[in-house]
Amino acid sequence: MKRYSVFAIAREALRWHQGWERAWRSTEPKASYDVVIVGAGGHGLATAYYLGKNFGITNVAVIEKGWLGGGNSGRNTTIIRSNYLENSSSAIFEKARSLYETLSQDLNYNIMFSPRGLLMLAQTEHEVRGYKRTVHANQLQGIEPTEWLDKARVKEIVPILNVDGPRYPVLGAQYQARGGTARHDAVNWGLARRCSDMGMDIIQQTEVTGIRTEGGRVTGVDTTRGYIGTKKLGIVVAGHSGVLAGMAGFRLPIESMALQAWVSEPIKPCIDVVVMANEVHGYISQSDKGELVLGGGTDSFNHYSQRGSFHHIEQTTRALIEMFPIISRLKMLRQWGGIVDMTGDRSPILSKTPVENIFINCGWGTGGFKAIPGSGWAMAELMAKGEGTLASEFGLDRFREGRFIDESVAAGVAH
Ligand code: FAD
Ligand code: PYC
Repeated sequence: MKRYSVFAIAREALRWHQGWERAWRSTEPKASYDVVIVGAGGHGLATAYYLGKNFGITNVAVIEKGWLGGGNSGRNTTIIRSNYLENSSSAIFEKARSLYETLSQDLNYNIMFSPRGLLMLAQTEHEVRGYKRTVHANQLQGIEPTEWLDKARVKEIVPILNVDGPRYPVLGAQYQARGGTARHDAVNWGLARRCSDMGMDIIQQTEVTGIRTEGGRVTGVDTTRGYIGTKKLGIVVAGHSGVLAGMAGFRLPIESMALQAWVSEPIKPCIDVVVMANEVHGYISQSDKGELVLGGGTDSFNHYSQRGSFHHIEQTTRALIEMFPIISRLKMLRQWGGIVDMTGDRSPILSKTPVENIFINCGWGTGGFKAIPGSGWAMAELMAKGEGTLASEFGLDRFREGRFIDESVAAGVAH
């Protein structure tokens, strides 16, 4: 691994920042690779990273139609937690959360992991039952603990929260003390730098426009920069998964819709945990710059525009103002959206496909940032060995067999 030290910062300051190396190489595509990954979001990059790190497979290209991290992996609200209900889900999300704990050291890149604590507020009896059930399940699963907090304890932890609002009273919360956030761009950039260090090619501004097969097996992809051959193909394109699957001749049980977020002007520290209020499809945390990061629910119709509807901003902000009156005095600075890939059971797909040696990783919907290292770990194993321990329950077969992994409570904003 290349060494990048704090002394480099001092050295570059002394020479007027003339010597910084590119974090990842910019390169022309080769004629062929052992593995091509489509999509340089967090999941595509993590897949490439763990293919190299865990299996020594480095003749890999990651092909990205825009800029790396320009999809959902650079557009999310960075919440990390592993408080899922089913064993297969909590296993992969906890694997991811635990990898996040040491990802800065592993990548030698500060991803600003901040395990500041995560609350999911219960605002209806239905949510109380759902979250208590998840707390019990998490205890049996032996993951990083989650616990049930009563209303008074919630108020102690989040003093700016109005727990007695007329429309949205708080009844309690599910709490994971080592849930939190990380800096999304840094996760993408750190993974990209390590992939590049391992000799992998990250090819940006290059769209995959077709997938070629011969005898039911993948041979390569057509791109806006020509044909690239490959022995194995990983499709990791979130909201565009259906488009890529169509190129390979199969269909997916995925819907694409916009999810949006917005941030306020920076203010002094006022909330030192992450709070999700899934009943109102809202959530809030404070960035290191002091901005309040707010998010809403998914649009209720399918589309591919990275914006989100205005009425969602209005509804969510109205509810959050009742719960966090401090927000009413703030100016909002910017708003954006991303195209999320939603399955009916709100669980991801990590799977072989009807085409030999094409693998797909999608369906993380509104909740895949927290999964990036675990998903990459699992997908790399699946692609390298043709089967995977963490991935085994998340195959496409489950939709045919009716073996759903219902995570509608844990998915939170996407319930
Ligand atoms: P992406 O990051 O979207 O990457 C896919 C890439 O594929 C894109 O860069 C795209 O340009 C590329 N691509 C598409 N088609 C092609 C093609 N034909 N050729 C080449 N490249 C192509 N998750 C959490 O866990 N916590 C959160 O707090 C959270 N908040 C969110 C808030 C918002 C507003 C949004 C939109 C999402 C949020 N998520 C959250 C979800 C999370 O961001 C995603 O699940 C995750 O980032 C998906 O990563 P990915 O790598 O699969 O997809
Ligand atoms: O999955 O934790 C999550 C999440 C929070 C906001 C959007 N997604």
